[in-house]
Amino acid sequence: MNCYRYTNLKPILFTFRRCPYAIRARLAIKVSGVDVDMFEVSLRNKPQAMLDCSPKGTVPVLKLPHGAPLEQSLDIMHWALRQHDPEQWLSPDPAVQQQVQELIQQNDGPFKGHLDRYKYAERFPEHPASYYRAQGAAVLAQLDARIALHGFLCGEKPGLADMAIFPFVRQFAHVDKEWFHASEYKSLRAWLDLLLESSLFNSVMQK
Ligand SMILES: N[C@@H](CCC(=O)N[C@@H](CS)C(=O)NCC(=O)O)C(=O)O
Repeated sequence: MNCYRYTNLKPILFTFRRCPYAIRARLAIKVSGVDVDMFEVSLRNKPQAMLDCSPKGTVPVLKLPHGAPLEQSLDIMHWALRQHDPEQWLSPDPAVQQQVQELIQQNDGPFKGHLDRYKYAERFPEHPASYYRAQGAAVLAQLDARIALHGFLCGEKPGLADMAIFPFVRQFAHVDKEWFHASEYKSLRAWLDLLLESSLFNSVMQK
């Protein structure tokens, strides 16, 4: 797909396969069935067409045929699900919406910070990796308790919070797979396995 094609009337998602923010955006686009062209970028050599529409240079970016681009993964999820939400990822219940928002804020804020320090511990030599891992694990423990109660983060079926958060838990698990598999977070591990084995996840990870 040529991202410079100015006649393109479909939205274009500038994406990066392994990026957890891009994964969550692709999951919502896929489940919604909204027709979007995907453009895989190299983060070392971002296409000018992407930078022209979003100078901040992060993925994902959704370039719309008309109107301002969407530069935040969560905005892209909401954009897709507002058009079609066949699996009811968006809850109509304001109390659940509030929980979802808090969980995602915790994920994108503190948890992402712990994840980056754990993953790139050599860049943060004030503490060993195990210190950052323990900080992240405190969040995993909370998620595990919620999943143990209902099966998913905010109820008995997957919703926005699960889909927005599991790509980050996947990264955390990948830092030291042995540690994660031996960890006490049994419900969280089963939840992650289920989502990783889903045809939805696998379809958005195809090369
Ligand atoms: N808040 C943004 C964060 C996106 C983000 O940080 N993406 C990373 C990749 S995972 C990125 O593009 N980093 C820029 C770079 O590596 O040059 C969102 O939710 O979309």
